[in-house]
Amino acid sequence: MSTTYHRSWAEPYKIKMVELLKMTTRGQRLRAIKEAGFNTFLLKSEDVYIDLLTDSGTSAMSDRQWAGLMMGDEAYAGSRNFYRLEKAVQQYYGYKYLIPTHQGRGAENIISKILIKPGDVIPGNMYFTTTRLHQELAGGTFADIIIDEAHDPVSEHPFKGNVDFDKLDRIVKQYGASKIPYISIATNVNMAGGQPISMANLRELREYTHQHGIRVIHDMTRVAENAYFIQQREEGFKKRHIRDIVKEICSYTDGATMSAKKDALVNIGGFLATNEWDVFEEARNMVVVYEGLHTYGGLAGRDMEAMAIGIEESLDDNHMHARVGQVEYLGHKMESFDIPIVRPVGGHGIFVDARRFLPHLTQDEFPAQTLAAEVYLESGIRTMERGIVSAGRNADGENYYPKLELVRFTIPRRVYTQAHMDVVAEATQVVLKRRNRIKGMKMVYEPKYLRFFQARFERL
Ligand code: PM9
Repeated sequence: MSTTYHRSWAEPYKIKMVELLKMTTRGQRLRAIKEAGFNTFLLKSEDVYIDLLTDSGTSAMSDRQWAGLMMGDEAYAGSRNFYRLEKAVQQYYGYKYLIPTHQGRGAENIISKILIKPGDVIPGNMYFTTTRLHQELAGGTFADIIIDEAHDPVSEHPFKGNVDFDKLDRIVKQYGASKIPYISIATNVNMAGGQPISMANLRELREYTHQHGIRVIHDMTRVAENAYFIQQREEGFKKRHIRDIVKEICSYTDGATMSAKKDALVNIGGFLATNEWDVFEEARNMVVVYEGLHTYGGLAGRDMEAMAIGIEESLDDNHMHARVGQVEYLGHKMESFDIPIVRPVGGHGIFVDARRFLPHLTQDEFPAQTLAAEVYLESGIRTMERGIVSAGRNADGENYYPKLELVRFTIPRRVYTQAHMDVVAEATQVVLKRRNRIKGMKMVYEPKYLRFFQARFERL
């Protein structure tokens, strides 16, 4: 009889410096969440114990990155760090031309302004808040072409980020390729729960878009996490390294926007990359209007150095195993407590299904917003609504009613320990036990753009 041994993974780093956390009482938290209009974005960070609001700009940089900050060349033009970043983008992602931006939405603004004309349609594998807004501000309309399974929190489809070619083809036939400046493809689809697109789907998309003469613009904010899932789940990739898989993904696209605050392990930064000289020329000119000169795009030289190092670190197989491993650990713990979560567990966080958690609330009573506020009140843990509030309104002012009504427990990279994950799951379980007594909310202040950031609520 053979014996099989279970081998645990561990973080491929050790801790050199710590940041102390503040513990609060329930009374303090009640005051804080009321003052914040029951919106976790409006809480002061010092009133938060474990901060799972986002993985954006909240990761821990390595000692190599911190050392890189000291190598900042803060010249206005032609900083050494720009050329180092440009080389990293070319080497690891394979794109030819680079425009740095202060963060992802800076790049979205520029590419939308350059490529979209009023009346255009931009098909994409599920909307993202800032991405769709920039498309709309440029006069375009977003069209969802993700497979139906992505909208179903219990579907076990391994690649919920895949494009549904029937949906895409209908749009191409209806509007014609000339009305479609590009297809917007996210690697690891945030709003679906951090779900990947498969390499097979990307290859098919490349073939289809070549036939129809349509560009693919890649939102590569979490491309390394997507590559990890391809490595783990897709036939033929087990022995391929994350860095090779990432490069192949990028090779099927014509350009990219990147929020480097996620995968690339920096606290600020992003870029636009393209393989097209004409697009680059226009972007290089436009960036000076909105961000800064084309060799810094709103960043300090030191930020670009940290990003170049972070890109390299993000593509390490052991790093990615530990990163997604920690998310999976929290997911399994929550499932063992019967907390309803989006399946399969995604790359950057656990998405709790607020519809099943609070089945007595209608979507107009903001179940996910309510649950995020309750989790904070219970424990000081900060999460984020990803449901009807995030979805916003269409051009006619009507609310979008997304099928997914989720609370995102987002895990910053290299920041928290498994013990923190235990505390998070246990606190959520306590909220689950008293869920029948939880009432919904009404919105009492709604800003015009990206309302989820600044909206205010009151309890019903
Ligand atoms: N994502 C997030 O927390 C931060 C802002 S929204 C709360 O998930 C994708 C897929 C993102 C993203 C930001 C951006 C915009 C583009 N695409 O925040 O401008 O997840 O750097 O990037 C956030 P910036």
